[in-house]
Amino acid sequence: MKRNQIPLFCLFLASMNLSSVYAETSIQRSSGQICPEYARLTENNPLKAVTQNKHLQPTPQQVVYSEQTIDIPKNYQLNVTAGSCLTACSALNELMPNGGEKSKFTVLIGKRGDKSIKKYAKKIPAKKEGYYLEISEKRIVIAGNDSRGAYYAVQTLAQLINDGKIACATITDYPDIAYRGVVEGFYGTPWSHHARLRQLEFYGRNKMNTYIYGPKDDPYHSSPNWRQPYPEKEAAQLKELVGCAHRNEVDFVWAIHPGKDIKWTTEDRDALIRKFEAMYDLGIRSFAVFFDDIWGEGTNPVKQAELLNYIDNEFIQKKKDVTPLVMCPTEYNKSWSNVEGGYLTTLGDKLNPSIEIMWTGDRVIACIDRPTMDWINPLLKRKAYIWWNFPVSDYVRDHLLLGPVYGNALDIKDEMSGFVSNPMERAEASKIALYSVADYTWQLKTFDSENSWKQAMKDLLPNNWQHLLVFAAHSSDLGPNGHGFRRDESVELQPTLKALASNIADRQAALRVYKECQALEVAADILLTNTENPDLIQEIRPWLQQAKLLGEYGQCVLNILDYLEQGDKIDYRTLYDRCRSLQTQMYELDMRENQNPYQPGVKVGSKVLLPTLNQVFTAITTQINEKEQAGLDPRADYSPFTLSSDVPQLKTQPVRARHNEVNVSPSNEVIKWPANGQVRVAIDKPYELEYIVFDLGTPNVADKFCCQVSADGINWTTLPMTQKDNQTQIQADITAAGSVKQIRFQSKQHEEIQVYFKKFAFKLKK
Ligand code: LOG
Repeated sequence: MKRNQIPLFCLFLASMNLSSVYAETSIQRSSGQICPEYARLTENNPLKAVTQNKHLQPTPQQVVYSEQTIDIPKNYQLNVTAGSCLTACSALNELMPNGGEKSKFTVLIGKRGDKSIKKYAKKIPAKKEGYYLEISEKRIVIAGNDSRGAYYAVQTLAQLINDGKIACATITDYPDIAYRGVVEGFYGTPWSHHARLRQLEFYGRNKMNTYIYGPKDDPYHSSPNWRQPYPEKEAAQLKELVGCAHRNEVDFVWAIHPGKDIKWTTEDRDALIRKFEAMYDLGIRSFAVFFDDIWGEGTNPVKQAELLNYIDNEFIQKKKDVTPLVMCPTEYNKSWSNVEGGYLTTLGDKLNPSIEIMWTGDRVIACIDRPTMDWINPLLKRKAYIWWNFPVSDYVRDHLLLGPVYGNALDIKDEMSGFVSNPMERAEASKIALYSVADYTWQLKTFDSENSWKQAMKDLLPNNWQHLLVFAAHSSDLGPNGHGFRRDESVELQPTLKALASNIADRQAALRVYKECQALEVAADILLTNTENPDLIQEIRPWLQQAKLLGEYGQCVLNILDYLEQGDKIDYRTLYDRCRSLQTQMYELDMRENQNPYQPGVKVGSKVLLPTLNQVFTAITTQINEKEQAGLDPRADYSPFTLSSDVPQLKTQPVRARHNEVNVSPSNEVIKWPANGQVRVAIDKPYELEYIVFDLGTPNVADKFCCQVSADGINWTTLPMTQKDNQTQIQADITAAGSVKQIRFQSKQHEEIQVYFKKFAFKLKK
């Protein structure tokens, strides 16, 4: 029997050679080019054996390795100008503590202008945060263009250490983008204090210099409490974070989000300044004002500009030790901008030139390219400061976004002033993407998405990164969502899955998919009890459990395919029952874990792997039914609800049922609801209803909308709606509804109306 004819049931032993499984998992897709120069310098290098495990991150601008290594000096003469480069010195001291005994080996450390490194001044790149690092048999030179540059040189030095030895090299390095880092700007549970401390350390290590604090659900950042000072405990924690940011050379930017209820009065202006003063007293030296996701009075660009210029003139500039003010506009992406309306032009014209303006791209969630920048920069009359909405998952909370960072142009370093990434509520898991954001923003042209992704895994889980890679490869897409943003998933396996889906008798394809499902199950098992990074495992545990079930399910589905060759010699009934059980277990996990009110549940492999396995399951069960009259239910995945809408922002909102309640996925931001726009949900068979509710986040709007139901899609019954005073929930009176196959919710207005979309739910009678 040829190997590919072995019944898949028996393949478990045959394919225990896992290294081959992982070799196949290495992904070749490349969206970046290695800079030829750098490749030449690092390729055929005899030292590669020493340094190959030490990937330099972020990729330096220029590295020349000599062929030597030196032992980490235990004693050395430290040459430093007193009081200079304190963060670099303390990082150095941690890295190679000085025994203090007499030694000929010297370590020179300093920033441009310091006496200690005077001899090397010409070698330091004249770039902000740049550095020159030289490691030779006699000395180590750590020469920063500024003290942050010196600190970054020590980070690079740390990466050149392997097994007690330092690789000798000369490195000239500096960042492409001035502000690089993270904006904690998502909806949902803000990061914990512990998670933030870990993040700041991670940013320092990866040479990211910016952390913007702006979690939407911190009531002291946004309404209702933006005017109030933080309570004692929170204030103390913020103070500790600022200290930690300082030690890691990260600017802690504290952002305020006052636009939901701000009045353009001197009282509110003074309240804002008072809040900034209180934050200044906690040690904060960088500030931002966000006007995103608001409507009404707060969106007025003239008033916004007046307020911001006042803050800039009277607070930021007067303090002398505060970095430039950052603002996020209300029209923060092209698809929401109305150029004729003049919002962006007003900001561009009126805002003090030193104020940074954020921009998410052509859409809320978008990758950034040259046309993006060419469109926005002239309007803003400055380089936009990019707020990249990835890997944020606050609109797809049932998915983990663990895939590679790709899609941003590599030739736009001179077009943007900053680039910060908005992450997931899961801090540690976000580091997969953030690691690559650090790499990308430091040097765009050499950014290699796949390689950076793998290096991130190694950084997070040095001893089990291959398993994390297998898991992440199937946990990267977002599923259908209102923003229409999707990511590649199961990339390596895709052609094979396609082949299998089109021909379930393709044994080669079945074997390959089988092995991957096995690798996924193994990966999940090993990660579930991994202790290298407990924070990470804790965050992703439900998804690992789902991945384990998915891996088992895949193997079981493929085992049924043995029926094609062996007919009823195989116990297809037991295999079928087990598949059903695994489907149920996956469903139950989805209903049990991560039950947030927005997108509850736990999805893994939802873009191609699971749908293909379901397709194969249906195909093979159908065949068995035909041949054996087995009467098996061939359906694997099936939703009886379909949404349609002419409201652009709601067109692709998913609908999901939980117990008998059906919910259209709510949206975080303001919806521009066009004249007479509607959202409609169709059910595949008629049901009686228990209730229908809506919530537009706004009181007194019920009379602007109407709710109708229909049993045939032709004749519609209008249901009366009620909304209690000052409440946002709208209740439809279902007395006259009868049996219903369609429900629609429509604006009665003849012009656009702006509302939130917090709920559209109904319950079916059993
Ligand atoms: C919010 C942000 C949210 C993100 C993704 C900006 C400027 N604002 O639609 O808080 O995390 O999108 O949902 C946003 O992106 N609104």
